[in-house]
Parts: sequence; C-alpha cells; structure tokens
Amino acid sequence: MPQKGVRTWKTKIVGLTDLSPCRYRPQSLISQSKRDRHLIKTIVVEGNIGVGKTTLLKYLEHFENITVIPEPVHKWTNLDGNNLLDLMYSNPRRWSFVFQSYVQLTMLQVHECQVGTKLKVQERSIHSAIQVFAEHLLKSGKLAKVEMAVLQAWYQYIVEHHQVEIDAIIYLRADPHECYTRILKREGQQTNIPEKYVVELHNIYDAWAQRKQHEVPVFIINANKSQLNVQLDMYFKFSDLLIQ
Ligand code: TTP
Ligand code: MG
Repeated sequence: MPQKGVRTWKTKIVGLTDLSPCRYRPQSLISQSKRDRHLIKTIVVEGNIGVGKTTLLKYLEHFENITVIPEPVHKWTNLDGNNLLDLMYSNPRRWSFVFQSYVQLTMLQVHECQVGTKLKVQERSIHSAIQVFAEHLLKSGKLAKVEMAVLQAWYQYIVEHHQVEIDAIIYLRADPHECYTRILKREGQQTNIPEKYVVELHNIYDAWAQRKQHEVPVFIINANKSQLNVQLDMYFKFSDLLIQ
C-alpha cells in the first residue's frame, strides 16, 4: 500500500466503459515521434482467473506515472447485445473460435492504446490469449486445429505489423484451488467456470511463464497471500518504477 506523501494520487483508468478502441489519447503523446513512444514501458499482469489481477491494477491506478488498462471483459460480454463469454462457456465447441477471435481483436486494441505516462500496465496480453487460452481450448478439443491455424495466422500478422511488444510480465501465481475459492466467493456457486478448468489453466500458465522468461523479464509474485501482501511485494519489487 503506498504511504501518505510518497506520491500524489491521480487516477487514470481506461477501457472500462469506452466505446472507441482507446479513449485515452492525450494530444501531447500523439504528436510525439515514434522514437519517443519507445520510451514508454509496457508491463502486463498475467495469471489465472480469479488470482487478483484486477485488484492489483486498481492499486496501481494510484501511481501518477502509470496508466492502467484493464482487460476488456465488458466488450466480451456485450458485442451488439451478445455475451460472447457466456456463449463460450455454455457451448465451447461452437463458440470458442468466435470468442477467441474477438479477444484477439480487443487485446490488440489494448496494446495499441497510447498513453501519456511513462509506464503502461495492462491486464493480460494478446500473447497469453492465444498461447495460454486458445492453446488450452485446442488441447481440450474445444478448438479445431484449423480454427487455431486461423487464429495463429492472424496473430503472426499482428505481431509482425502492429505494436504488441511488451517489456516485462508480472505473473501472479497462486494455487488454482485458491483461485477457484476466490471465484466462488465473488460469483457464488452458480459460476459457470469449472474448477478443473482453473487447474488446467494454471498448469499451462506456469509453463508459459517459464518459456516467456527467455524473451522478457518475468516477475513472479506469490498471490496466495492477501491482497495487501501482494501489493507490498509489488511495491518493494518495483519501487524504482512506481516512484519516478
Ligand atoms: P479474468 O480476468 O482472468 O478473470 P478475473 O477478472 O476473475 O481475474 P482476476 O480476479 O485475476 O482479475 O478473465 C475473465 C474471463 O475471460 C475468464 O472467464 C476467462 C476468460 N478468458 C478466456 O476465456 N480467453 C481468453 O483468451 C482470455 C484472455 C480470457
Ligand atoms: Mg480481472
């Protein structure tokens, strides 16, 4: 938890109710050269469902040199009145491809969202969407090989032609049973997320984080602990970045 006097508090949160791909486009930044834009660091917060990513992002909103961009779940649950997330859970074989295609588009919009601060922290990435979620759907037979091939062709094109690079990953890691307990607490027993799914995702996420370590720094935070402890961990590990 940041202490009084350490920073001035100023909330910058984007993406929660936005209609355009990115509402936060301060003119000062848009007029900057491409070289300047590379000075902005992008950190992605990754981790299993229910691990506490959104809560950590809410804490980070308070630092004035950070712009926080939450996962665009509001778009996934309302595309022209259609709840794609619900459709995907109710009939994954029918809707996984449609859902993951839309996730890929909306995550690209998040990556391309320009910010006026030196640090951009976003919830998840286009990379985990395909390499963790779509991969799990493929492995569990809910996504056909040809559907994955289409997602991958798009992904490849996006990586080559768009700005989706990241500078570091913060991986919130918790026991999957703890994640499931938190989901139950939040959504109640009527949740459509099966515990088995949370356990399988955990295993794929762990393997992915290890692989990603070869490309970018991956900081693992023990998220079994209370949110306060997670925030303290975050604060002490990244104080150089948080207080500039
Ligand atoms: P999460 O953001 O992981 O759910 P959360 O908000 O509960 O997590 P946290 O408490 O850590 O903030 O994901 C939202 C939903 O989107 C979840 O049901 C999983 C689903 N999802 C996919 O099915 N495929 C994807 O590619 C992504 C990125 C999410
Ligand atoms: Mg979340």
